[in-house]
Amino acid sequence: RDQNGRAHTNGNKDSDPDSTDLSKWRLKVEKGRHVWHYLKTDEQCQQWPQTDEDKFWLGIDIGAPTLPKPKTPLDAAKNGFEFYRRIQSSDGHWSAAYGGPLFLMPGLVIGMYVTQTPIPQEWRIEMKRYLLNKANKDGGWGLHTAGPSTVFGTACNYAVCRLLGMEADHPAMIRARAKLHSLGGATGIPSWGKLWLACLNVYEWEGMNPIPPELWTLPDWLPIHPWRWWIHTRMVYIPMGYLWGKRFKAPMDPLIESLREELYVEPYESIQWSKHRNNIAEIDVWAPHTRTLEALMGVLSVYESCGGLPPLRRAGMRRAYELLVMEDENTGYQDIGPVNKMLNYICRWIEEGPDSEVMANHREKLKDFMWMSGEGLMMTGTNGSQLWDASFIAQSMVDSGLVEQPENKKACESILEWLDEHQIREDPKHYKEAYRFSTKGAWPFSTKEQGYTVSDCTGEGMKATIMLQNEAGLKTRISQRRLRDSVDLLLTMQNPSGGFASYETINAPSAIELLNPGEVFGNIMREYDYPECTTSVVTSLLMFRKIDDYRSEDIDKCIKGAVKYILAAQQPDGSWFGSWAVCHTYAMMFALESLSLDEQTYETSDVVKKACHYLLDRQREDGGWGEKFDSCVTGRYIQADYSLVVQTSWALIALLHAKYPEPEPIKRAVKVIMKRQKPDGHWDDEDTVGVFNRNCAIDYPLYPFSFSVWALGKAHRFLAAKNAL
Ligand code: LAN
Repeated sequence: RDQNGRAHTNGNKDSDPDSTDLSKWRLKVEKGRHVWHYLKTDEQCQQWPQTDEDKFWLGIDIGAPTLPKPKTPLDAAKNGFEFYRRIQSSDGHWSAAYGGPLFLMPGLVIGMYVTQTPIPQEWRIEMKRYLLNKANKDGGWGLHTAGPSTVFGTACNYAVCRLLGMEADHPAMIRARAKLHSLGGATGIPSWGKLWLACLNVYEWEGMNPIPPELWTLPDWLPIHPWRWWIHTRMVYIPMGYLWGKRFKAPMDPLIESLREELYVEPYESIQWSKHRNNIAEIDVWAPHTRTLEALMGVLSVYESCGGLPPLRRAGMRRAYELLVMEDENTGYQDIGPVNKMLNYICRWIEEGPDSEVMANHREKLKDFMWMSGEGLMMTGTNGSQLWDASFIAQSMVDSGLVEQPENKKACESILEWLDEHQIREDPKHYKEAYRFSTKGAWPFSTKEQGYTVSDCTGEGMKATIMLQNEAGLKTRISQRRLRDSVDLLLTMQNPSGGFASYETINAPSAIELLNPGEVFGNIMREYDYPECTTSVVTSLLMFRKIDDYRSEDIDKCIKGAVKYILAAQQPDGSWFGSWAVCHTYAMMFALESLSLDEQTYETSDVVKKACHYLLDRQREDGGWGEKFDSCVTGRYIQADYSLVVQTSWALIALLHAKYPEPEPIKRAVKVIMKRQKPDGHWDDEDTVGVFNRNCAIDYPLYPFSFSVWALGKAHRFLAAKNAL
């Protein structure tokens, strides 16, 4: 697995062993919530035996039997489900590792350290092992596991290893330090890294651009008011503003003192901090500061150096704190994602103290972000991808007809139970006052408790429901009334362009991107229209329209608008650009599905024809497709070194949506997917195919399952109809 030449040697000098006993880990799933437990005694292990699901994710062979060699695509899909049924979670969905980003664990470990939260020994051991496994050959870490070493990744994860107990003269630490120093040391760390290091007291707040919480006291109608920003960005800058106002830092201790020496190429005391506010190492930058941003920061820095306006600062901090309290309460202390989770964690600790009930809740929900794997313990991109994966699996089961097989019925019924349990049925507890979008009728990306509407998750959840209940005829669990709630919600999410964004409508002007202070991420300041989200929404509305005539005129109008947007978003070369997975291949699957709703297919539409040829031109010699992660960063299709099962499935589904008439390319693609299937029915997770904010890779280890089964099922139908099986 180690094509990147990653270091696997540990040779730790501290007192911890190099790894825990993998046979003692158990995943407990309750109401979609994932918690990994480490059992201490053999007796406990006997009472709570390891399941196939546990073993699979720990990288232990589950000993699934060899299945009869598939003769047709449908046989292969059947074999696929035969395997994956074994690792379905007890509550009906599929749990999965949602790793990839390497800038999350620093928040966790620094957050726990500065709040003196004890870190369980098994976490400590396995987090170290994970980081050693994910270090690049040069000793550093990237922004994500597929990226080159950066200052952000290296400085933060170096500090993490040290906080977890690794000695400075450990060989991996020596290598990492050398890499960091060769990149200029931690003064050039991007702003989010500056903030984490400042909290840890190994970077000075003076070396940061201001994050005035006063922004929250501006009038709501202002086009730059933070309520209009992309939800993830504003949720991160709320606690950041509070911590900035406090200039919070951990008390000095010998380890911090030592880190101050290790992280920099010059003596800590001699660093002129204010010069480093805009100093970001070149390798880290994706979105350079604009002149507008730096000018604004210059003005704000003068405001800060004059002492600001204390009453306004106090009001801003009060407001920021109120908002983050509401976020905690709206999400059961999960928060929207792991970054604001840990920032809120520190803020709440400052205000409420370690013994408060609030902190007990916060500590409990740390566990939801920890995922144990064969390579160690990681912090995940969200508290899971539960709904997202379950809805694709459900649809692949129905579309391929596998749902009809008696041995699969129970598994499909429990997916439906899960969908029932996790549809959100109310608006958030703190709603308008917390600037939240409506949630009634939504499905979230992960769990109901996390509780955020996502446009396409609602769409996919609804499609999965209708397919299971109405098409496959499973017992109805989700009433028509509840589906109408989803429709009502989705219809409010369309933008004037006709497209759909991710969590909300677009609420800020595009110029706001000029103020992106995040450096390492692109397109984070506001919502954007996405072909992927748009398609999920309109396909779900259309499916709904077939079973109910509720608001059918509104739905028709919405679909028309969406198709208009999809056509406008096509690039001159015939492709669509994908934002949430790699890359053109992914977006084209969605865009061509949208157009097929409008009866625009290969035979009837030049636009679709052009798109099909774009894909066919990129089909590889072996019949598959493989697009590199770098396509997302550069915006151009870049061929990977080999074809990937997941992207081959996407391209295949895209061509089938477009009703591409020739069986030949379809057959060649099917062959790739079948050839890569293991004798027990599963497919390896070959590479990271998820992405966000243009620059960060994220894993979807169940995609090789859901999309392969889906593509094979669809291709089977097509080839059978053409007599070309
Ligand atoms: C996700 C994952 C899922 C993704 C899709 C549903 C696939 C997409 O179609 C809509 C956007 C969404 C929900 C999405 C948004 C950004 C997320 C939450 C992530 C990529 C997973 C991790 C990422 C989050 C922002 C990570 C934390 C980083 C920050 C920049 C705050």
